[in-house]
Amino acid sequence: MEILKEISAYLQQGRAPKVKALVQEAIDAGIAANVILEEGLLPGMSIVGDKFKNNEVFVPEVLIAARAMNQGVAILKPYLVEEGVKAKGTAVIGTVKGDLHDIGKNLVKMMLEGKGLSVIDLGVDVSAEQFVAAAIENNADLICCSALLTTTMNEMKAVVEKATADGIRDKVTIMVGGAPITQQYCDSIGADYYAPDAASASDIAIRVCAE
Ligand code: B1M
Repeated sequence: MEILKEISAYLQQGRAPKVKALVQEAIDAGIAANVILEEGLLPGMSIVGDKFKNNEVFVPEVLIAARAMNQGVAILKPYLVEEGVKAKGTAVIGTVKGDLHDIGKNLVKMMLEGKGLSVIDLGVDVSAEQFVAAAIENNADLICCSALLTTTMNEMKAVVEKATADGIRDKVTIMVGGAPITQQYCDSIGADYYAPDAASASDIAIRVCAE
């Protein structure tokens, strides 16, 4: 669809007002929110990522593209969070220590809230100590860790270890995700679940809270 290509193109240019207007236009035209996300916004961000890798664009351009992405997602939020089964439970979420990427984490948060969970967002650059302290303080059912960098993902192992050391490992479910994370990595650090995307993360969360 032409409009989805336009959304992708304007996102790559970091033109947030245009992205917002087109996302709204696409919604008004009856295109499903998940299609706008998956075939418009995400491919745009992925192209920016490839260019970033190849040194064709640099941090400032990536940042303005990320801002456009976040603003587009904000318009989609009420449409992405489906009505229906609502879980009761509390999740603590954050991007691990040393890592400032928050777009994926914000998507996961949005989907969890959409399923009725109460979500405590610790933001970015969150240490294992902070994850576990917040889980204890809020009597959380889930700790959700996001990582986008291979250099920082090992903080997830520290979260599992800290939860064990502080005696809450059997009370809290630890879910991990983010581009470099795999099921194998999840198993190797002793976390409970790996989710490849925000929708699967919310499906897992709802299952955990129903148990
Ligand atoms: Co950075 N960056 N970045 N970056 N950046 C990547 C991740 C990179 C792959 C780019 C590349 O080289 N191709 C690369 C990492 C390489 C690696 O480690 N293997 C990289 C690098 C190297 C860096 C810097 C080191 C660059 C530098 O300064 N030299 C630096 C690090 C800063 C830091 O964090 N300390 C850096 C900085 C930045 C910006 C600040 C400019 C910006 C972030 C802005 C922001 O987030 N507010 C940025 C961006 C935007 C990217 C790319 C282009 C896009 C990431 C993104 O938002 N994707 C990225 C390249 C790429 O991914 N193609 C790149 C869209 C988002 C929806 O996807 O986060 O994967 P994602 O989330 C998905 C799933 O992974 C999953 O759900 C989402 C989809 O539904 N998911 C979970 C995520 N968390 C989950 C948690 C769950 C479950 C599922 O359960 C708890």
